[in-house]
Formats: sequence, structure tokens, C-alpha cells
Amino acid sequence: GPLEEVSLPLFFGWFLLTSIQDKIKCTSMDFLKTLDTLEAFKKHLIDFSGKAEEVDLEQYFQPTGILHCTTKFCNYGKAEGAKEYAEKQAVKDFYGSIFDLSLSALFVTPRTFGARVSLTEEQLQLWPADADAEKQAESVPAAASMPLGSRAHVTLGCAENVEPVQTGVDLLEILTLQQEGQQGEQVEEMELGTLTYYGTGKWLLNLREPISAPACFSSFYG
Ligand code: ACK
Repeated sequence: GPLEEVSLPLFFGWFLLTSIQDKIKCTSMDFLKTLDTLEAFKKHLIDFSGKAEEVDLEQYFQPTGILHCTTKFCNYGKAEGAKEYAEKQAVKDFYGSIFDLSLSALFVTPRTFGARVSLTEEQLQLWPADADAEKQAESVPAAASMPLGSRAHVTLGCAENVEPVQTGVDLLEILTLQQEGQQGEQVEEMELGTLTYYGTGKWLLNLREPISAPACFSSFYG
């Protein structure tokens, strides 16, 4: 009946606790501010504005609401594998539990700004193994051969007219380049870590100290 149809959420995921959300927002804004001033970044500005004009990255990326790491996009049951996911034993067992997510990198592209999440074996139990979640959204060539959970991320901001689903796609693109052996161009040792450029506006900051983020496994109905 209609009740069953709405009983599945928009998505399942880990929702970062408020205290850490504020810290991450500060750290990520500081990073954008610094990136903006780097000569190496200015050299590739054309990727962002289509012109060699300055961009204010803090304005360029719009916040996208509560910080979270999506595990399964269910679209209220319309997404493939939604029901199976909701019925997984691990999903039922861990619903409402607090986890420590490890944010291991920040990345910026002309479309999105995000944090990479490195999942533990336990956390991977909540990752959809079924229909290759890695390329659930759109096809990223070679994404199917990436390790499970590669797509895990927290969206920190999106450029105008870009949907948050793009953040995971952008991360997979960067990780695919890495897996194919592209070293990227190491441009800067920053206080937070090493900044690497992967071409066409793709920047990745590997954090020296991963950020540990307490997060509640739950779901969002919207
Ligand atoms: O930033 P995100 O991970 O990207 O969090 C939002 C959340 O679900 C609500 O929109 C993600 N999302 C949207 N569509 C998809 C999709 N087709 N596959 C995977 N994640 C999706 C979006």
C-alpha cells in the first residue's frame, strides 16, 4: 500500500555530529582560502571560471546542508536495491549507532568540494555490496574495478547548478586516475598535508592527520 511505498528513506548514511560539523566547516573554509591564494591554483584558474579571472572559492561552493556520508541512496524505494539494503542485518543492527569516520583527504573540482572517507572493515558492512554502488550515480569508466567503498565521501559544497551526487563521481574520477598510476603534480606541502593536482581542475589534499568524525548511522527522509 501507499504506506509501504514511503517507508524507505531518501538515503541511508552517517550523519556527522554537530560539534564536528563546525570543526570541519572551519577547516575546509581555511583550506579553500589558502588554495585560492596559491600560485599553482591561479595558474589553472581557467578550469573554474572559463576565464583566467579570480574566483572566490568560498563563494563558489554552496553549502549543501547537514554533513553526512551517504551509504545507500534509496530514493524512497525507487532506487535499485533499496529494499534489499534496508533489510540487511548490519543496517538493522547498526541503525542509530555512533561510528568514528576517518576523513583522509579533501578534494576540489570545478563542480564539487568534498572530503574522502576511508571506511573500516566494520563500516564497510554498511556499504551496499549489491548493485555496484560505486557507479550507482553515473558511469565513471573503470570505477567498477575500484575497491568497495571508494566512493565514500562527505559533500562540503557544490558549484551553482551542480547536484551533490556529483561529489562521489568526482572522487571516483580522481581515485581512478591514481589507480591508473597517474602521480599527479605535487604542488605544495601545506600545513594540513600534501596538495596534488590531477589536471582539469582536480585538486586533492591528502591530510597528514586524518580528521576523526563521530557520526550516527541513520537515514534521511527529507
Ligand atoms: O552528497 P551526497 O552523497 O550525494 O548526498 C546526497 C544524498 O544522496 C541526497 O541527495 C546522494 N545521492 C543522490 N543521488 C544519488 C545517486 N543516484 N547515487 C548515489 N548517491 C546519490 C547525494
